Amino acid sequence: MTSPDLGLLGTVRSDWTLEEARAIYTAPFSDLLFHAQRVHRENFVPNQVQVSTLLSVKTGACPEDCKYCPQSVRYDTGLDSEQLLDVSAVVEAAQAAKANGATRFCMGAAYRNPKPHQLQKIKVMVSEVRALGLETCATLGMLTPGQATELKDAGLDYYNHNLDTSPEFYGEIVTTRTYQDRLDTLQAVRDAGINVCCGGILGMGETETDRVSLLHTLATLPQHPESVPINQLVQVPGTPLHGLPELDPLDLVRAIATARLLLPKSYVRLSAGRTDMSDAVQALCFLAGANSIFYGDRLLTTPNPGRSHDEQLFQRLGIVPEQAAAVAG
Ligand code: SAM
Ligand code: DTB
Ligand code: SF4
Repeated sequence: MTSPDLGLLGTVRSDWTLEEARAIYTAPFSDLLFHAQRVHRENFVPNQVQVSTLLSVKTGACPEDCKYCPQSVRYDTGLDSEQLLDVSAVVEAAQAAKANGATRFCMGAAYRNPKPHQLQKIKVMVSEVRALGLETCATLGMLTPGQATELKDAGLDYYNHNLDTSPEFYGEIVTTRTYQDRLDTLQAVRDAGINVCCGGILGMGETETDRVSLLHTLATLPQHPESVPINQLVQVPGTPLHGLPELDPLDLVRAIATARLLLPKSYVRLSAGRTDMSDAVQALCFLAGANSIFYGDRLLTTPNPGRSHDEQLFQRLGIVPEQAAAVAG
């Protein structure tokens, strides 16, 4: 498809070619946004955005070498490490998130992979957070199929595990694990019956082809992730990627619109990096089909716009937070 008929797009497919994905990404900007918004409206309630809140339940001292990450033990970012939090502290944060309108609570841990005793405690966190009536999400690094099943049994609704970039560029960003390791965990999560949250980061020095290839990889997984976080790199001093040229905001919007067209029924989350985006760019991202954000003052270790700013932004744009779906007991 060299000159795509964007008007034909809108069905859920897993057989996209790389050339089709590229043709969508590079289409004239207004055509791309028009059709992304059309497909968005065919699949979702317009002007409604899902709201999740993040909590770092174990911070820093991670053995992995992800070049973007302030939590890697290999880079001096001045971050204070913290052991796995007490269950009561996590439940308190989840209660506050719920009171502020979040419907999903995501617990993040700076692990390569969780050890059995750590998983035991995290399972208690998951079941107690779920008992509050919140959807639960965790991101803990690599999982075995058995660990994924344990988390499912504890009540985990979503597992976040990002592919981060294209298979071709991955080795430039992470050397302590492979792309296939990531795919294996995603399969374990899927097989356990947990919803998959999987996306990537833009602004790491990747080419346009890498961006298209990441989106193509996500859209050709055997089953589309239910949730696709698109992060803009948060540049943290001390990490190897600090000081890179800033991402062109229009490329971010293109990536979101392409995700909306390639993965029509998936939630697309405008994820990290919003403190560096103008309100106008965020508005374009919502127009392009983004329909989820992280709400609250902090992501895991870096700042997020904060509640009052986002409330004002939603009001100015006529966006309402999506109401909680019933979480079965
Ligand atoms: N350690 C686990 C892992 O890597 O899967 C879970 C936590 S890790 C912090 C979760 C995700 O955060 C990463 O996959 C990456 O996509 C995102 N992330 C980390 N640092 C980031 C940064 N500086 N900017 C944007 N996204 C970032
Ligand atoms: C995702 O895709 N983005 C979130 C969440 N999943 C875990 C994490 C963003 C982290 C940004 C850097 C930080 O705050 O440490
Ligand atoms: Fe560790 Fe995850 Fe950060 Fe990589 S992204 S260094 S695995 S916390």
